[in-house]
Amino acid sequence: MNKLLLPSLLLSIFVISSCSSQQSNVLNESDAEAFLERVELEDKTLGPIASSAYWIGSNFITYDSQKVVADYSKRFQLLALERARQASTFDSVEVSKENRRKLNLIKSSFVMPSPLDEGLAGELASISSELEAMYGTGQHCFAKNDCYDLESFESVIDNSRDPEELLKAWEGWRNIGKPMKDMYLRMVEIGNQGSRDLGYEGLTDLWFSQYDMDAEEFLSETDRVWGELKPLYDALHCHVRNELSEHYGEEVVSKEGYLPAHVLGNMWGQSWANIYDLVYSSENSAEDSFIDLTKILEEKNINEIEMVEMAENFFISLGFQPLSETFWERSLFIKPQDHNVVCHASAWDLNSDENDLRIKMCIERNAEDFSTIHHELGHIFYYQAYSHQPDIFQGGANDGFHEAVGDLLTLSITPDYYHKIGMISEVDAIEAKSDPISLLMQQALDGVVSVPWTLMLDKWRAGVFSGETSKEDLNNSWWRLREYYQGIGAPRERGIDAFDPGAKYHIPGNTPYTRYYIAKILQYQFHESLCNQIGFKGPLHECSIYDNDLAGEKLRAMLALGQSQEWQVALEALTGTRTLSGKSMLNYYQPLKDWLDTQNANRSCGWED
Ligand code: X8Z
Ligand code: ZN
Repeated sequence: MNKLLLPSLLLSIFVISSCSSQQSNVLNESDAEAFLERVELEDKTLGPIASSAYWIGSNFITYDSQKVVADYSKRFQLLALERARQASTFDSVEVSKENRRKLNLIKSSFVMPSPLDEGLAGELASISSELEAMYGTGQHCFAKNDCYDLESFESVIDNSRDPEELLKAWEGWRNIGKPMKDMYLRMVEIGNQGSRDLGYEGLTDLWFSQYDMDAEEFLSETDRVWGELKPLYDALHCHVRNELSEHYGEEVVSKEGYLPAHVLGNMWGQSWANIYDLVYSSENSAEDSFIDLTKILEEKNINEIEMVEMAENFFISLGFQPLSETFWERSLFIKPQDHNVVCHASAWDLNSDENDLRIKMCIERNAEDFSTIHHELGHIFYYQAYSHQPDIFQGGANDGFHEAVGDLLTLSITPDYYHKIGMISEVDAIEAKSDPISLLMQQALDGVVSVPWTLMLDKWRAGVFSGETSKEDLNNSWWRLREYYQGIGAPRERGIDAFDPGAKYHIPGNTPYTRYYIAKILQYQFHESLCNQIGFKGPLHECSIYDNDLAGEKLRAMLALGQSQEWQVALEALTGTRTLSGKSMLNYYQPLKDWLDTQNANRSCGWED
């Protein structure tokens, strides 16, 4: 939740009236400064109240809370549009670089803009809140009293090895997408109109113009990096397909075609970490060297709050300030039993002046959620690091940076780190380190697997936004892209009414997804560079920045910039380079890539596009 998206009601009206009372039409830099000051004040005054309304809407999904959320969204949308209109009146005024950046941010910080029209803004706000609520309350009943929500479907997908049961759960959850289709298309229609009114070609142009370069140039940058990483993904895909085929048989997983989406240990096939045991077994040790964190959490009886404290301690070891008391009091850590919440994990900056920062997450005591907690705290410590910046600059260098902070730390969760914090014995740490392929495989099943997924998702949206994808082709185009980029296919033909994208939070939730792609790339660039700077010698997967003052200092310095500078400046401050590159990820996984190439030597790899 970014406070920039929440301009306030009263002061925007003040802005409008004060501008219209101007006697002269010639604007100058001090007018721009006065405008920016009012916007700043406006954010401080009513932003926190709006955030509270959204917080309630996501923590208590009811008819009334959604009405309040839709009403706030409508009013703030209109006010943000009015602000953007006013900011553009300074287009030809000579202003400082800093003020120009602020004005540009006011003009472009939209995800789903409506036209400046009360009716359309209201319609868009209602659709958006309804879609999010449909996802948050989504469940499917196979019969009376045989109902599943996402978490119960996920517990099947994450753990079962019965293909029939997996298929039932996989198809079951996707029923929640079907009723979203028409609403989604109407939302896109309004959003495109709003984007054009703001001077963009449409939603895709708006979304990809937010990276300090032309949209087209940025898109080609993302493709360039994919070109670097594809051989690594292909090698992993080939090996996993072979092992799954050995386990399930050719009828379930063919050795030639796409990987069927239901047997990958994750509802969306976006991380395959849960099928690690099916794809790798240690060759050089009798005891499996795998660190089973889920089992350790259980054995040590570590609860949800303690998991968050462990992640907080990692940040504290880097010199960050401990989390505030209100974080602990006001966050949601455990899924409530008596009301509906949006369980998808998120971090909130409700009022950074008062350090009112929170996470909302239905934590389960497993390895995946331990990682997600680090991810969420990454957002929180970023908010904290840039809280001294003017409100307009309180954001990530770009949205990918925001997603990368916590993920960076997860690369430092090494066997030695586990030993240092008392989770495993020294003997177990030595045992785990003795098999680097095991460690790298665990990381790759998450990190490498997510690369084409995080790239394809917005490619699907781009097709829908531009109208190239017809209504009839919405679901098929989703699967064509999944096949093309990920080599993953639907386990069975999808029905004519299916709308599978709707079963992934970020589609009804309208969260741009390329940010996670950028984060995946940056995470390894940050890691490699920090490890070099702290003088680490050895394989990158053994490097941990835990408790390292220099690494902490470098990281905090970059985060403190917020979005006051172009993202390339922030990247350069930490790594010395200004460009995205897949090289760091390739370096990290080089030993695994060599191993995979040997395994795959006599296999037929790839899939037909
Ligand atoms: O949505 C998230 C975070 C919240 S920003 C939990 N992630 C993406 C996802 O779950 O699909 C993190 C990884 C990718
Ligand atoms: Zn995130």
